[in-house]
Amino acid sequence: MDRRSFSKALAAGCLLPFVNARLGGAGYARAATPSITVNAVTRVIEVNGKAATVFGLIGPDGKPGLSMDADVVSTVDLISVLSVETMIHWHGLTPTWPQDGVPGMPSPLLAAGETRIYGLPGGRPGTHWMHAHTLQEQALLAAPLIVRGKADKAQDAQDVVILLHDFSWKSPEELLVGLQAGGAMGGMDKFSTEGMAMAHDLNDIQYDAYLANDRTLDDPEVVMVEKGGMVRVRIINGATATGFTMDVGKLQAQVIAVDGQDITPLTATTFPLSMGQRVDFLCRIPAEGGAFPILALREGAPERAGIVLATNGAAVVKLPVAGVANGPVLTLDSEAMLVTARPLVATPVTRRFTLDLTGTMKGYTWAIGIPAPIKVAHGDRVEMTFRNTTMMAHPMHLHGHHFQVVAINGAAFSGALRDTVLVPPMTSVSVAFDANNPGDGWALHCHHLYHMATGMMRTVAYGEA
Ligand SMILES: [Cu+2]
Repeated sequence: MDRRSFSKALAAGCLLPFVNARLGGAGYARAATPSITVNAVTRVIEVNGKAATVFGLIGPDGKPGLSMDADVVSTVDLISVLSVETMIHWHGLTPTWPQDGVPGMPSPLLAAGETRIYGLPGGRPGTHWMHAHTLQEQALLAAPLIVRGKADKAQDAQDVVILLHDFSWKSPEELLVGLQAGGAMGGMDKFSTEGMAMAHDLNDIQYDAYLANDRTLDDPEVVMVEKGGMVRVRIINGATATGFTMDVGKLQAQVIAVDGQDITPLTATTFPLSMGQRVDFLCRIPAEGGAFPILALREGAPERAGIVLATNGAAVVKLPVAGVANGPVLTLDSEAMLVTARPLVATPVTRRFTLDLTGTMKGYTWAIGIPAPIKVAHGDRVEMTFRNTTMMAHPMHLHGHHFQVVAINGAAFSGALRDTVLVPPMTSVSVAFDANNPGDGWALHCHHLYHMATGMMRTVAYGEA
C-alpha cells in the first residue's frame, strides 16, 4: 500500500481489510481484549524550513506514540506500512523473549506490509518508548510508549510527553561509513578538566538538528497548561548518539521516576539523560502563569531542543537553538542520589559478571569484553559490573528485565531501578537483576546506535552455564 492509499484507508477507518494479519514470529494469539494498532509509516516533517521524509509510529489516535493500561495485557497489532523490512522493540516493557523486537532474536523482521500481533504486558506504569532496533532508529522510527496505572489516572497532573531526537540529512548508513572512515575525530568535541589524565570524547556525530516532538527549539511545540496546575513531564531521550541534560528552568520541580520506575522524589530542576533513558519531572506551574521552556541541553555543546509550557495569554518568547554555554557533560552525580521506590528483595547474588567496555575510535570498533557467553539460570540474582575502559560514555541497556544500580566505582549503594544506565569513561557501574524472564539471548548493548552497530552488543541467555 502506498502512502496515499494508506491515508485514505486511515481516513475511512478501514485499514484492517487492507492488510493480511497473521501470527508472525512473535506467535502471540489474539486475546479477547480489543487490539491496539500501531502503524509503522513514513511521514514528512519540517526541519530547519525544509521537508524531511522520516519514519513514524502512529497510534490508534492518529498521533505518534502509544498509551497502554498497566493492569491488562494489551494485544498490539503492529502494522508495517513501509516498503522495507522493519521491527520494533518495546523499550522498558518486559514481554516474552520472542516478542522483544530485536531482529533475529529470535523473530524475523516484518516484511514490507506485514502485520504482526504482540501481547504486551503493561507491567508497572511508566514512561517507556518503542523504536526500531536497527539503523532505522536514526530516521525517527521511534515514539513514546506510556503505561498508565490507577494512581496515574487519579493523579491531578497534566501529562506532557517529550521525545528527543538527533536529526541528520544524511542517511544512517552514510553516518556510519563516515564514523568508520575516521570522520568522527574531526568533528568530535573534547572535554577535559583539571586532574583528568585524558580528554573525554563527546558527540562523535555533529547533527543538523536536535528535535523535541519532531520540532526544533526555534519552532517549538507550545503546550497549554493551567495557572497553578501540576504537570508531569515525561521525557524520553530517543536520540541515537546524543546525550542531553534536561532543564525545567524556574519551575518548582521534582524528579519522580527514571526509566519509567518510581524513585523517592528528588528536588531538582536539571537532570542528565543519556540515550535510551527516560526521566519524569513533576512541576508546579506558578499561580501567576507565564511561559516555561523545558529544555534539553546537548552534552558539551551549545545546541538545545525543547518545548514550551504556556498558560492562557502568556507571551511565548522565541528561543534560539544555540544557548550561551555548552550543555553539561553527563556524570553519575545525580545517579548516586537516586533511591528506588521498589528495591529488589534482599537475597544473595548467585552469579556475577564483569564486562569490559572496549573500543577504539580508529576504525570505529566497539565491544563488550567477556571471555565466555553470559549464561544465567532462571531464579538467579545476577550482578553485572560494566567497566568502561574507553574515553566515551556508554549507556548500557539490558532487554527483558529491570535492574537496580547497586554500585558506582565499587562503592555500594541501593540506587534506582532502570533498564539503561550510563557508564562514563574510566568508570565502573554495577547493576543487579532477577533472572525471571527466560530467553535464549536477551540483548545487552550500548544505546549509542553506532557503538551497537559496530559491536557493542552481547546477549544474556538462560540455560546451563
Ligand atoms: Cu557506547
